[in-house]
Amino acid sequence: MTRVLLVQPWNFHDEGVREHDLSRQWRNGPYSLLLLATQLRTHGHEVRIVDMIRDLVVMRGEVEACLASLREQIHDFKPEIIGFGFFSIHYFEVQRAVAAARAACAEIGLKPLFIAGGIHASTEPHKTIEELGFDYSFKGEADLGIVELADGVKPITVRGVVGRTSLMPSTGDEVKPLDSLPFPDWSLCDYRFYAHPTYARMSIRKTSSLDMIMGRGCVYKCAFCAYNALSAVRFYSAEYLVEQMEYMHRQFGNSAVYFTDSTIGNNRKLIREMCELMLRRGTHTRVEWYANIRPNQVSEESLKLMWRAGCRYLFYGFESGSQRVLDLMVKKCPVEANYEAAELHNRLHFPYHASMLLGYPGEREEDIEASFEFLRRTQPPSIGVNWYVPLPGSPDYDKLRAEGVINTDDPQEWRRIGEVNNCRVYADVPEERFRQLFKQMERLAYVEIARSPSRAAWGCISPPQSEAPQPGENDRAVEAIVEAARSRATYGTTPVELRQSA
Ligand code: B12
Ligand code: SF4
Repeated sequence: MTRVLLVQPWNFHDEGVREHDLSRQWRNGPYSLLLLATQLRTHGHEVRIVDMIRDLVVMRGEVEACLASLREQIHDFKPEIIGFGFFSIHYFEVQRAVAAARAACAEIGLKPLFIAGGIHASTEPHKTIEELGFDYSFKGEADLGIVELADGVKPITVRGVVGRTSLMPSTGDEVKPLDSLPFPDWSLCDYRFYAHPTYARMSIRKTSSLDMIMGRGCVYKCAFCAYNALSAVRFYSAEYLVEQMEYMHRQFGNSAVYFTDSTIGNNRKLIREMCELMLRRGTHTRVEWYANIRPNQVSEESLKLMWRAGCRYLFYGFESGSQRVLDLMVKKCPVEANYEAAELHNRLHFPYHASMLLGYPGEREEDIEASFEFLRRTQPPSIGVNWYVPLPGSPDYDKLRAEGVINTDDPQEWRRIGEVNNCRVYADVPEERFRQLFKQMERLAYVEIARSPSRAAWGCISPPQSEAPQPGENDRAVEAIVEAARSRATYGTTPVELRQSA
């Protein structure tokens, strides 16, 4: 039996934030660590999760307090393996937490093995070891590899484990079939924190939700996405998924489930089977759900079936209203599909979120105009406007590096992924002009459409008070509304309250 401590680094946005309104925020639990922890426990190992995302919120934004708590956990648990799971945006937080964990170990003469996993470690295994202070990186999926490690197999012989001197890193063996994995045990983290009823997840009403995943990998290869760097495409069965929903509802009391897959539409047969099974078992009367999906993967028939089976919200990465840009992104999605999906939702009164991406390499001003046009015409009930940042592990990143556009890896830039508006400009638009256009799109999304009659037609108790025009309102007040919406968009979506639906 080996003692394994799994650590999730904190979100830097929460640093120094003393008060949180959890009913307006969206955070997702440490799903992958729960999966690995449950798997380890099933194989007889002792495991703990240190969830610094939750800790930093509970500890009122004080990073030092979180690090002190990590130290205490190490002293108390005396782990033999310490594993961190993270994305590129967590680079600095991981660096700091690993240094603190190493110091805590040294204080009591502990020499655990430090291993990094997740997308960043998988795509940059050697740099992760050198720059972040690990002994090993894990490349790929670790459901099987982590058990071998804990069983005492020599690290460097475990497939997926990369050491300082590994020249030809292997990739972790993939578990087959996915149904053979145990359901992640949410009691290994503070699941009540994640299931806190909130408006931010599903703009319609407060829901208490936990996460699930339908499968791994993606059949598409969008150039900005790092998804394919990790997993081959495969899925759980409908029976497994519905049973898991029922189990979570019984065990943890959540009334909703969010499928975190980048798109659930890669297996439409599975969606149909899952919906039909939910309807037969009555699961839809106990648990509602929401998910991400591509516009070209829905039809009127499938949306109606999903709605009947308890789906109450769908998130779309529309990205752009310009076919030229969608093609540059290798989205393999006609712009008409964007319009059709949005119009279908509008017609069915099925709430959805429109995620837009601005600043793509090669994007011109007329392309951005096409995105304005898309939003103006479709008037989605909820919108997120994102600034393009190349993700390590994505085809774009490799291309921009090969072309010399990216000269050095810049972790400061990675931590801005998907949220702020002062990153580097990659579009074919002069920088100042681009910044202006981005600002205008944020205003359109977060102020103008939010205040429009179309939003009210969704049944919103809208515009929400904070977004209602104020007498004598000035630019700074509008900017504050955008700022608030921007931070909500980072965690999910702009909350609106709806009275009725399809
Ligand atoms: C679900 C998901 C989310 C969820 C939940 C994230 C979470 N905390 O688990 C949400 C919606 C919150 C999310 C948010 C974001 N995400 Co995301 N997300 C994903 C997605 C689609 C699936 C991840 C997943 O659960 N996969 C299934 C599990 C089982 O696989 P896994 O996580 O990879 O874990 C396996 C291995 O990596 C490994 N492993 C993982 N941890 C560890 C630890 C150890 C010690 C070891 C040994 C192994 C190991 O073993 C696991 C089991 O096999 C991925 C795509 C992908 N394929 O990774 C993007 C992805 C990871 N996300 C990405 C991004 C950019 C983000 C955001 C920054 C987006 C934004 N605009 O804000 C935020 C950041 C949030 C945050 N602050 O943490 C990028 C990351 C790119 C990069 N280079 O960093 C990805 C790759 C998608 C993409 N667009 O390219 N995301
Ligand atoms: S953006 Fe979505 S559809 Fe495109 S490759 Fe990534 S996960 Fe697949």
